[in-house]
Amino acid sequence: MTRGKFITLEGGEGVGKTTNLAFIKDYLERHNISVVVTREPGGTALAEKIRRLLLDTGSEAITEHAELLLVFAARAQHIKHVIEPSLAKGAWVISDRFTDATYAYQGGGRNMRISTIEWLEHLVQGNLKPDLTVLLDAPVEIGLQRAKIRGALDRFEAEKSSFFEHVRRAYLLQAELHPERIKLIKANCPLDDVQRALMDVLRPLLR
Ligand code: T5A
Repeated sequence: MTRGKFITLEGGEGVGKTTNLAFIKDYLERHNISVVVTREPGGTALAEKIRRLLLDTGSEAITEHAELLLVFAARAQHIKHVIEPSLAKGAWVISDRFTDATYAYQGGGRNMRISTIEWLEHLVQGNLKPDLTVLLDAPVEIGLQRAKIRGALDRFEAEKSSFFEHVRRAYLLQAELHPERIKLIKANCPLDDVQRALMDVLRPLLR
């Protein structure tokens, strides 16, 4: 059985990850590929519980270390119970966010040490890396406006815009560091244009 491909979708708040994930799924299924769609934090029952803890605006402040460890605890469950078994069965896994989000939000946004994130990445993931990461990039205000229209803000969305500027910069740095894996697509343009660019980056994987 040929192992499936692992695709991740990244970007700041409201850049259109969820919208375009559905497009990628359809596109791959039209090419007779079996697709598993998932997300982080989340993807398993326990990881979804951890997601609720992370996004909840409840009374007890979450320390930066607790946040980082919760993100990787959820990821460990997700890899073991969803990502690895699906790839082994030949399905392609598309995840709405993965570890680049940790470099962006905890590394960039919270200014946590990159070496700590790298250590946890190695511990939890071993050699697992996405085959392709699509980074949707848009000015912070555009994404936040889109997220606000949707309703009540979660714990991350309630951060100051300077936090999201750091997140965006860290994402762009990740793309510069890993140009072979991370493909940058401008997301502040009509959806049709975004989706044309998406097909261009997906096509080489189909060969
Ligand atoms: N997190 C996550 C960490 O801190 N560390 C980690 O390691 C991980 C994995 C998860 C939060 O967890 C944090 C980061 C996050 O804050 P989330 O739900 O994945 O939260 O992230 P959000 O960014 O909040 O997801 P959203 O659903 O808000 O944004 P999306 O998915 O990027 O945007 P989407 O597709 O819902 O689109 C938003 C709106 O914009 C419209 C859509 O129709 C929709 O209404 N839209 C467009 N409109 C015009 N033109 C376009 N091109 C458009 N594209 C989309």
